Amino acid sequence: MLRKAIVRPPTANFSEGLTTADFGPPDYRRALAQHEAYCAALEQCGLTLVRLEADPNYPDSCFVEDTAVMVNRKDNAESGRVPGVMAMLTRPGAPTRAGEVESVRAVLKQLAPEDALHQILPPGTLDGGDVCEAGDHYFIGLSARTNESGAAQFANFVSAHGYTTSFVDIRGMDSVLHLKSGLAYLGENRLVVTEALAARSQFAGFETVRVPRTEEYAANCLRINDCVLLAAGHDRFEQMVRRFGIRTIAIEMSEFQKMDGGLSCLSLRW
Ligand code: CIR
Repeated sequence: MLRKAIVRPPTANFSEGLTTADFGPPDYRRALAQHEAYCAALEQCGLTLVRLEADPNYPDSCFVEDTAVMVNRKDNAESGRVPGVMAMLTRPGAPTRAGEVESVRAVLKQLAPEDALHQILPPGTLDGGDVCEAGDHYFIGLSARTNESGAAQFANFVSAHGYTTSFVDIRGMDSVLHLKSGLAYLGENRLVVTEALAARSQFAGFETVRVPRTEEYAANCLRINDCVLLAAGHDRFEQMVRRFGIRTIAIEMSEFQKMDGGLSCLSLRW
């Protein structure tokens, strides 16, 4: 059960962020409205939001997911620890985004005990968008942003807490900035994958739900409790999700798509 999420609205200079997309500059006002609808959808799914202030020093900072990965602590009777959540603060692979982590660390410090906060160390880099949790397993993308050291540090961390891991190398794949641009966990052992990723051996053991080729952007969807948030305008994929008996909420994402961002990037959930 997810209960909380950190979100941060786009800044007026959002268009100065990083992008490889060729859809033109985002419209700030529209981005703000889309972000507000996104926040409302998270609340509708039962989450309480921790809202950070927009930070013009970091035009990509609305994509808070990349700055930390929340990991559920499993109940472990031997250690006597209660279940709770830990955070792995990242070292984002893009130098212009490195400083985004500090304000997220500051807010997590207030929400979690000090010993629950961990940090990817140099020479490792890791973006949260490259980490896909699937029940007791973590898929970790090796990408232009996440290097082998960062991926190994994260894998070691979660392995020590009872999770299994596998690496998925997406380096050189044009259309996939982060692993979760092409992969999502729907729950009930189901993975949403793009055609380009579907055949990877790491996904054996899961039921794969292939996103129609014309709707690839929808692969970055988000299961929140009993609901799946997905990008509006991907009707075939939305029907596929509904056939599993899962409620869907479609959200306009055009302005974030222009900046290579998807639904998952806009929040940090636990
Ligand atoms: C970037 O290039 O870092 C941002 N413009 C987009 C980040 C998207 N984040 C994500 O997929 N987790």
